Amino acid sequence: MRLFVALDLPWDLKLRLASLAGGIPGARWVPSDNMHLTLRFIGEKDGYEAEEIDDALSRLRAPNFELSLAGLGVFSKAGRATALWVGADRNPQLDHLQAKVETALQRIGIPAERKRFAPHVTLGRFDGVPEARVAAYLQAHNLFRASPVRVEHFTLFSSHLSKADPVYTPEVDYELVA
Ligand code: 3AM
Repeated sequence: MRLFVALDLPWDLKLRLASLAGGIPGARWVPSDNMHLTLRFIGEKDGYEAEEIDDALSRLRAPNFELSLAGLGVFSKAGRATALWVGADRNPQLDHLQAKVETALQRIGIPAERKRFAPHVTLGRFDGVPEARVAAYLQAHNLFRASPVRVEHFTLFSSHLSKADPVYTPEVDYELVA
């Protein structure tokens, strides 16, 4: 199983994010069903390891919180944009949850994530789209802000890759405390 830990998003927020799709020719837009905020990519694990991960995550205690998605940006490689994302307002409770997930996974032997946590929801992926179109898109949408949502659980997802869009399946939800 290919696994990752993420915040699932309420359907109305996904629809609002999906309304941002379009306007960059050649972009591969993420279907609204697939939108999420990754806390930790885990990767391929067998059934026994998946159970250990579930056990570790189910012991984690962290408070629920309000999440505000706002602002757009791109990830780039070698000066070319590769992914478009919506960011999140600075949020110590989100950082706290992500750090707890990271610690819980390291405790059961999963190697530390080297990349700094940069909370985002990926909207689209690019492969050689014109940089000027990306820049114009960012300029047109840079004031984007979604209504805040209450985050009351986080989720262990499995991911099945295919030639088309990957299929993400929520396997287990873990409640955050009030
Ligand atoms: O949440 P985003 O869209 O940034 O790109 C994948 C997606 O990221 C990322 O994990 C999220 C859920 O699939 N991902 C896929 N393979 C990865 C890998 N080998 C990876 N992240 C890190 N290392």
